[in-house]
Amino acid sequence: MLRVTTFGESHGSAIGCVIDGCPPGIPIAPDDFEHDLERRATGKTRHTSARHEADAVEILSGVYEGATTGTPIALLVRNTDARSKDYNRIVEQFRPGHADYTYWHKYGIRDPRGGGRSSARETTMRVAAAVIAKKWLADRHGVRVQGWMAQIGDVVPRTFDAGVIEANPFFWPDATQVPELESYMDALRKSGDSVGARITVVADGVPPGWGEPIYGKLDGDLAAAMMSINAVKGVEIGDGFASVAQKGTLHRDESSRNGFLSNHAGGILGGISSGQQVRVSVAFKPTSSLRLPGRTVDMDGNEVEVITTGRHDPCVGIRATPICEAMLALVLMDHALRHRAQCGDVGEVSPRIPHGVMS
Ligand code: EPS
Repeated sequence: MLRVTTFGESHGSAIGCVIDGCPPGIPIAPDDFEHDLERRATGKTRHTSARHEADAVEILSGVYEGATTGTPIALLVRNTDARSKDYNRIVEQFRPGHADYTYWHKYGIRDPRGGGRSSARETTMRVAAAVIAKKWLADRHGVRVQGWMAQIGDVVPRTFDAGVIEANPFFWPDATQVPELESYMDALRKSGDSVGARITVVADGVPPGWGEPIYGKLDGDLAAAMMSINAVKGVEIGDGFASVAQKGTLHRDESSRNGFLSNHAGGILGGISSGQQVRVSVAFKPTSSLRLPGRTVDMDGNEVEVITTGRHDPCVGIRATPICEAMLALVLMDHALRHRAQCGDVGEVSPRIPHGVMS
Protein backbone atom coordinates (compact mmCIF):
# COMPACT_ATOMS: atom_id res chain seq x y z
CA MET A 1 0.00 0.00 0.00
CA LEU A 2 2.96 2.28 0.61
CA ARG A 3 5.22 2.45 -2.43
CA VAL A 4 8.48 4.33 -2.82
CA THR A 5 10.08 4.75 -6.23
CA THR A 6 13.46 6.41 -6.50
CA PHE A 7 15.03 8.03 -9.56
CA GLY A 8 18.29 9.67 -10.51
CA GLU A 9 21.96 8.84 -10.84
CA SER A 10 25.00 9.59 -8.69
CA HIS A 11 26.30 12.06 -11.30
CA GLY A 12 23.02 13.24 -12.82
CA SER A 13 21.49 16.60 -11.97
CA ALA A 14 19.37 15.29 -9.10
CA ILE A 15 18.04 12.26 -7.29
CA GLY A 16 14.52 11.91 -5.99
CA CYS A 17 11.64 9.73 -5.00
CA VAL A 18 7.90 9.47 -5.27
CA ILE A 19 6.00 8.08 -2.29
CA ASP A 20 2.56 6.70 -3.16
CA GLY A 21 -0.09 5.58 -0.71
CA CYS A 22 1.00 7.71 2.23
CA PRO A 23 -1.94 8.58 4.52
CA PRO A 24 -2.98 12.24 4.79
CA GLY A 25 -2.36 14.42 7.80
CA ILE A 26 1.23 13.49 8.71
CA PRO A 27 3.05 16.69 9.70
CA ILE A 28 6.21 17.08 7.62
CA ALA A 29 8.61 19.94 6.87
CA PRO A 30 11.89 20.15 4.92
CA ASP A 31 13.86 20.35 8.22
CA ASP A 32 12.54 16.94 9.30
CA PHE A 33 14.80 15.25 6.74
CA GLU A 34 18.04 16.82 7.96
CA HIS A 35 18.89 14.54 10.88
CA ASP A 36 18.70 11.19 9.08
CA LEU A 37 20.21 12.51 5.83
CA GLU A 38 23.12 13.84 7.87
CA ARG A 39 23.58 10.43 9.53
CA ARG A 40 23.85 8.79 6.09
CA ALA A 41 25.84 11.51 4.30
CA THR A 42 29.32 11.30 2.82
CA GLY A 43 32.15 13.59 3.86
CA LYS A 44 31.38 13.73 7.58
CA THR A 45 34.50 11.87 8.72
CA ARG A 46 37.71 10.62 7.10
CA HIS A 47 36.29 7.10 7.13
CA THR A 48 33.75 7.68 4.36
CA SER A 49 33.72 9.12 0.83
CA ALA A 50 35.02 12.70 0.67
CA ARG A 51 32.21 13.85 -1.63
CA HIS A 52 30.39 16.79 -0.02
CA GLU A 53 26.74 16.87 -0.98
CA ALA A 54 24.30 19.43 0.41
CA ASP A 55 21.56 16.75 0.56
CA ALA A 56 18.85 19.41 0.87
CA VAL A 57 15.37 17.95 0.38
CA GLU A 58 12.85 19.87 -1.72
CA ILE A 59 9.23 18.79 -1.26
CA LEU A 60 7.66 19.05 -4.71
CA SER A 61 4.20 17.64 -4.05
CA GLY A 62 1.88 15.86 -1.66
CA VAL A 63 2.39 18.22 1.29
CA TYR A 64 0.21 21.26 1.98
CA GLU A 65 0.59 23.64 4.91
CA GLY A 66 3.01 21.30 6.63
CA ALA A 67 1.07 18.03 6.35
CA THR A 68 0.80 15.18 3.85
CA THR A 69 -2.32 15.38 1.69
CA GLY A 70 -2.60 11.71 0.70
CA THR A 71 -1.50 12.46 -2.86
CA PRO A 72 1.90 11.33 -4.23
CA ILE A 73 4.77 12.93 -2.35
CA ALA A 74 7.70 13.86 -4.59
CA LEU A 75 11.02 14.65 -2.94
CA LEU A 76 14.06 16.01 -4.77
CA VAL A 77 17.73 16.32 -3.79
CA ARG A 78 20.00 18.10 -6.25
CA ASN A 79 23.49 16.70 -6.78
CA THR A 80 25.93 19.48 -5.97
CA ASP A 81 29.34 17.80 -5.85
CA ALA A 82 29.66 15.19 -8.60
CA ARG A 83 33.13 14.95 -10.20
CA SER A 84 32.58 12.87 -13.31
CA LYS A 85 36.11 13.22 -14.69
CA ASP A 86 37.30 10.78 -11.99
CA TYR A 87 35.66 8.09 -14.10
CA ASN A 88 37.22 8.97 -17.48
CA ARG A 89 39.73 6.14 -17.30
CA ILE A 90 37.15 3.41 -16.67
CA VAL A 91 34.63 4.43 -19.35
CA GLU A 92 35.79 1.44 -21.43
CA GLN A 93 36.39 -0.96 -18.53
CA PHE A 94 34.34 -3.08 -16.14
CA ARG A 95 35.27 -2.83 -12.47
CA PRO A 96 35.59 -6.35 -11.00
CA GLY A 97 32.74 -7.04 -8.58
CA HIS A 98 30.78 -4.01 -9.80
CA ALA A 99 27.40 -3.73 -11.53
CA ASP A 100 29.16 -2.10 -14.53
CA TYR A 101 29.25 -5.46 -16.26
CA THR A 102 25.68 -6.59 -15.57
CA TYR A 103 24.13 -3.20 -16.39
CA TRP A 104 26.00 -3.28 -19.71
CA HIS A 105 24.58 -6.72 -20.54
CA LYS A 106 21.11 -5.76 -19.47
CA TYR A 107 20.79 -2.39 -21.21
CA GLY A 108 23.50 -2.38 -23.91
CA ILE A 109 24.13 1.25 -22.99
CA ARG A 110 25.91 2.66 -19.99
CA ASP A 111 26.22 5.95 -18.14
CA PRO A 112 29.85 5.70 -17.03
CA ARG A 113 29.75 8.66 -14.64
CA GLY A 114 30.06 7.22 -11.14
CA GLY A 115 27.97 4.25 -10.14
CA GLY A 116 24.79 5.71 -11.65
CA ARG A 117 21.82 3.83 -10.21
CA SER A 118 24.13 1.31 -8.53
CA SER A 119 25.77 4.06 -6.45
CA ALA A 120 25.16 4.43 -2.72
CA ARG A 121 23.93 7.90 -3.69
CA GLU A 122 20.57 6.31 -4.52
CA THR A 123 20.06 5.37 -0.88
CA THR A 124 19.66 9.05 0.06
CA MET A 125 16.07 8.93 -1.12
CA ARG A 126 15.23 5.76 0.80
CA VAL A 127 16.36 7.52 3.96
CA ALA A 128 14.38 10.63 3.04
CA ALA A 129 11.19 8.66 2.35
CA ALA A 130 11.57 6.75 5.59
CA VAL A 131 11.66 9.94 7.63
CA ILE A 132 7.90 10.07 7.02
CA ALA A 133 7.49 6.35 7.80
CA LYS A 134 9.49 6.60 11.04
CA LYS A 135 7.41 9.56 12.13
CA TRP A 136 4.10 7.83 11.35
CA LEU A 137 5.16 4.60 13.06
CA ALA A 138 6.25 6.47 16.18
CA ASP A 139 3.18 8.72 16.36
CA ARG A 140 0.52 6.13 15.51
CA HIS A 141 1.99 2.97 17.01
CA GLY A 142 4.87 3.93 19.30
CA VAL A 143 7.21 1.92 17.07
CA ARG A 144 10.87 2.89 17.28
CA VAL A 145 13.50 1.76 14.78
CA GLN A 146 17.21 1.68 15.64
CA GLY A 147 20.24 0.21 13.90
CA TRP A 148 23.93 -0.25 14.60
CA MET A 149 27.01 -1.73 13.05
CA ALA A 150 27.35 -5.28 14.35
CA GLN A 151 30.58 -6.25 12.56
CA ILE A 152 33.22 -4.68 10.33
CA GLY A 153 35.69 -7.07 8.76
CA ASP A 154 36.33 -9.56 11.55
CA VAL A 155 35.80 -7.06 14.39
CA VAL A 156 32.65 -7.51 16.49
CA PRO A 157 31.34 -5.41 19.40
CA ARG A 158 32.54 -6.69 22.77
CA THR A 159 29.65 -5.10 24.69
CA PHE A 160 26.38 -3.42 23.77
CA ASP A 161 25.40 0.07 24.90
CA ALA A 162 22.57 1.59 22.85
CA GLY A 163 23.45 4.99 24.30
CA VAL A 164 26.77 5.26 22.44
CA ILE A 165 25.65 4.22 18.94
CA GLU A 166 24.94 7.76 17.76
CA ALA A 167 28.04 9.18 19.44
CA ASN A 168 30.63 7.69 17.08
CA PRO A 169 31.02 7.69 13.29
CA PHE A 170 30.61 3.90 13.01
CA PHE A 171 27.25 3.51 14.78
CA TRP A 172 29.20 1.12 17.01
CA PRO A 173 27.62 -0.03 20.29
CA ASP A 174 30.90 -0.35 22.28
CA ALA A 175 32.57 3.04 22.85
CA THR A 176 35.79 1.45 24.11
CA GLN A 177 36.44 -0.07 20.67
CA VAL A 178 36.10 3.15 18.68
CA PRO A 179 39.86 3.98 18.76
CA GLU A 180 40.55 0.45 17.50
CA LEU A 181 38.08 0.97 14.65
CA GLU A 182 39.64 4.34 13.79
CA SER A 183 43.06 2.68 13.45
CA TYR A 184 41.56 -0.23 11.53
CA MET A 185 39.95 2.13 9.03
CA ASP A 186 43.04 4.36 8.75
CA ALA A 187 45.17 1.30 7.89
CA LEU A 188 42.57 0.02 5.45
CA ARG A 189 42.27 3.37 3.67
CA LYS A 190 46.05 3.64 3.42
CA SER A 191 46.23 0.14 1.94
CA GLY A 192 43.64 1.07 -0.72
CA ASP A 193 41.48 -1.94 0.06
CA SER A 194 37.89 -2.13 1.29
CA VAL A 195 35.95 -4.29 3.72
CA GLY A 196 32.42 -5.53 4.35
CA ALA A 197 30.16 -4.98 7.33
CA ARG A 198 27.09 -6.25 9.14
CA ILE A 199 24.32 -3.90 10.17
CA THR A 200 21.65 -4.97 12.65
CA VAL A 201 18.35 -3.10 12.80
CA VAL A 202 15.55 -3.59 15.28
CA ALA A 203 12.04 -2.26 15.71
CA ASP A 204 10.53 -2.05 19.18
CA GLY A 205 6.82 -1.66 19.78
CA VAL A 206 5.57 -3.56 16.71
CA PRO A 207 2.25 -5.13 17.74
CA PRO A 208 1.46 -8.77 16.94
CA GLY A 209 -0.35 -9.27 13.63
CA TRP A 210 1.55 -7.26 11.00
CA GLY A 211 2.50 -9.33 7.97
CA GLU A 212 0.94 -11.93 5.70
CA PRO A 213 0.89 -15.72 6.06
CA ILE A 214 2.29 -16.79 2.67
CA TYR A 215 2.53 -14.11 -0.02
CA GLY A 216 4.00 -10.92 1.35
CA LYS A 217 5.34 -12.39 4.58
CA LEU A 218 6.78 -9.67 6.78
CA ASP A 219 10.17 -11.42 6.83
CA GLY A 220 10.01 -12.01 3.07
CA ASP A 221 9.29 -8.36 2.39
CA LEU A 222 12.04 -7.29 4.80
CA ALA A 223 14.52 -9.58 3.05
CA ALA A 224 13.52 -8.19 -0.37
CA ALA A 225 13.71 -4.61 0.90
CA MET A 226 17.15 -5.07 2.44
CA MET A 227 18.45 -6.95 -0.60
CA SER A 228 17.31 -4.05 -2.78
CA ILE A 229 19.96 -1.84 -1.13
CA ASN A 230 23.06 -1.65 -3.32
CA ALA A 231 25.97 -3.79 -2.00
CA VAL A 232 23.81 -6.04 0.19
CA LYS A 233 24.68 -9.73 -0.05
CA GLY A 234 22.80 -11.30 2.84
CA VAL A 235 19.88 -10.81 5.20
CA GLU A 236 19.09 -12.65 8.42
CA ILE A 237 15.91 -12.48 10.49
CA GLY A 238 16.49 -13.18 14.18
CA ASP A 239 19.15 -15.85 14.55
CA GLY A 240 19.13 -16.35 10.77
CA PHE A 241 21.80 -18.81 9.61
CA ALA A 242 22.82 -19.57 13.21
CA SER A 243 19.46 -21.41 13.44
CA VAL A 244 20.98 -24.16 11.30
CA ALA A 245 23.08 -25.39 14.23
CA GLN A 246 20.43 -24.85 16.90
CA LYS A 247 18.18 -27.45 18.48
CA GLY A 248 14.44 -26.84 18.52
CA THR A 249 14.47 -26.67 22.30
CA LEU A 250 16.81 -23.70 22.07
CA HIS A 251 15.35 -21.96 19.04
CA ARG A 252 11.69 -22.02 20.05
CA ASP A 253 10.86 -18.88 21.97
CA GLU A 254 9.10 -20.09 25.09
CA SER A 255 6.84 -17.76 26.98
CA SER A 256 5.43 -17.11 30.40
CA ARG A 257 2.74 -14.70 31.59
CA ASN A 258 5.56 -12.21 32.06
CA GLY A 259 6.67 -12.42 28.47
CA PHE A 260 8.61 -14.36 25.87
CA LEU A 261 11.76 -15.93 27.33
CA SER A 262 13.94 -15.44 24.25
CA ASN A 263 13.77 -13.97 20.74
CA HIS A 264 15.53 -16.32 18.33
CA ALA A 265 12.78 -15.79 15.74
CA GLY A 266 13.49 -12.07 15.42
CA GLY A 267 9.92 -11.09 16.24
CA ILE A 268 8.30 -12.81 13.26
CA LEU A 269 6.45 -16.15 13.24
CA GLY A 270 4.81 -17.52 10.11
CA GLY A 271 5.45 -14.25 8.26
CA ILE A 272 3.56 -12.23 10.90
CA SER A 273 4.92 -10.08 13.73
CA SER A 274 4.74 -11.70 17.18
CA GLY A 275 4.87 -8.51 19.22
CA GLN A 276 8.51 -9.08 20.07
CA GLN A 277 11.35 -6.91 18.88
CA VAL A 278 11.71 -7.28 15.09
CA ARG A 279 15.37 -7.96 14.39
CA VAL A 280 17.08 -7.97 10.99
CA SER A 281 20.77 -8.30 10.20
CA VAL A 282 22.21 -7.24 6.85
CA ALA A 283 25.55 -8.12 5.18
CA PHE A 284 27.25 -5.47 3.04
CA LYS A 285 30.00 -6.52 0.65
CA PRO A 286 33.33 -4.68 0.46
CA THR A 287 33.24 -1.73 -1.95
CA SER A 288 34.32 -2.82 -5.43
CA SER A 289 35.66 0.56 -6.65
CA LEU A 290 39.32 0.28 -5.62
CA ARG A 291 42.49 2.18 -6.50
CA LEU A 292 44.41 -1.11 -6.21
CA PRO A 293 44.91 -2.56 -9.70
CA GLY A 294 42.68 -5.50 -10.62
CA ARG A 295 42.36 -7.70 -13.70
CA THR A 296 39.38 -7.25 -15.97
CA VAL A 297 38.40 -6.99 -19.62
CA ASP A 298 37.55 -3.81 -21.53
CA MET A 299 34.59 -3.21 -23.85
CA ASP A 300 36.55 -4.80 -26.74
CA GLY A 301 37.28 -7.94 -24.72
CA ASN A 302 40.98 -7.13 -24.13
CA GLU A 303 42.47 -8.15 -20.80
CA VAL A 304 43.39 -4.95 -18.97
CA GLU A 305 44.35 -3.71 -15.54
CA VAL A 306 41.72 -1.48 -13.93
CA ILE A 307 42.26 1.19 -11.30
CA THR A 308 39.29 3.17 -10.01
CA THR A 309 39.86 6.74 -8.94
CA GLY A 310 37.16 8.81 -7.24
CA ARG A 311 35.91 9.34 -3.72
CA HIS A 312 34.83 5.89 -2.65
CA ASP A 313 33.93 4.54 0.78
CA PRO A 314 36.45 1.99 2.09
CA CYS A 315 33.48 0.42 3.88
CA VAL A 316 30.05 1.30 2.60
CA GLY A 317 28.61 -0.31 5.74
CA ILE A 318 29.77 2.66 7.82
CA ARG A 319 26.97 4.75 6.25
CA ALA A 320 24.48 1.91 6.01
CA THR A 321 22.83 2.00 9.45
CA PRO A 322 20.29 4.73 8.55
CA ILE A 323 19.66 3.01 5.21
CA CYS A 324 18.72 -0.30 6.86
CA GLU A 325 16.62 1.56 9.41
CA ALA A 326 14.85 3.25 6.49
CA MET A 327 13.99 -0.02 4.76
CA LEU A 328 12.75 -1.53 8.03
CA ALA A 329 10.53 1.50 8.68
CA LEU A 330 9.11 1.54 5.13
CA VAL A 331 8.24 -2.16 5.21
CA LEU A 332 6.68 -1.89 8.66
CA MET A 333 4.57 1.10 7.65
CA ASP A 334 3.41 -0.73 4.53
CA HIS A 335 2.39 -3.74 6.61
CA ALA A 336 0.71 -1.59 9.25
CA LEU A 337 -1.45 -0.05 6.52
CA ARG A 338 -2.17 -3.45 4.97
CA HIS A 339 -3.12 -4.88 8.35
CA ARG A 340 -5.40 -1.91 9.02
CA ALA A 341 -7.06 -2.39 5.62
CA GLN A 342 -7.85 -6.08 6.02
CA CYS A 343 -7.97 -6.73 9.75
CA GLY A 344 -8.61 -3.31 11.28
CA ASP A 345 -11.87 -4.60 12.80
CA VAL A 346 -10.24 -7.57 14.56
CA GLY A 347 -8.79 -5.39 17.29
CA GLU A 348 -6.70 -6.78 20.13
CA VAL A 349 -7.26 -10.42 21.09
CA SER A 350 -6.18 -12.23 24.27
CA PRO A 351 -3.78 -13.32 25.57
CA ARG A 352 -1.21 -10.71 24.66
CA ILE A 353 2.19 -12.00 25.77
CA PRO A 354 4.50 -9.12 26.76
CA HIS A 355 7.49 -8.85 24.44
CA GLY A 356 9.73 -10.07 27.28
CA VAL A 357 13.43 -10.77 26.88
CA MET A 358 15.22 -8.99 24.05
CA SER A 359 17.83 -11.30 22.59
C1 EPS B 1 29.85 5.99 -4.58
C2 EPS B 1 30.94 6.73 -4.91
C3 EPS B 1 31.14 8.08 -4.40
C4 EPS B 1 30.35 8.28 -3.13
C5 EPS B 1 28.91 7.93 -3.43
C6 EPS B 1 28.81 6.46 -3.64
O1 EPS B 1 30.68 9.07 -5.29
P1 EPS B 1 31.39 9.46 -6.64
O2 EPS B 1 30.74 8.61 -7.68
O3 EPS B 1 31.07 10.91 -6.84
O4 EPS B 1 32.85 9.21 -6.54
O5 EPS B 1 30.51 9.58 -2.66
O6 EPS B 1 28.06 8.23 -2.36
C7 EPS B 1 27.36 9.39 -2.36
C8 EPS B 1 27.64 10.42 -3.10
C9 EPS B 1 26.26 9.37 -1.41
O7 EPS B 1 25.60 10.40 -1.22
O8 EPS B 1 26.02 8.29 -0.81
C10 EPS B 1 29.68 4.65 -5.13
O9 EPS B 1 30.47 4.27 -6.03
O10 EPS B 1 28.80 3.90 -4.68
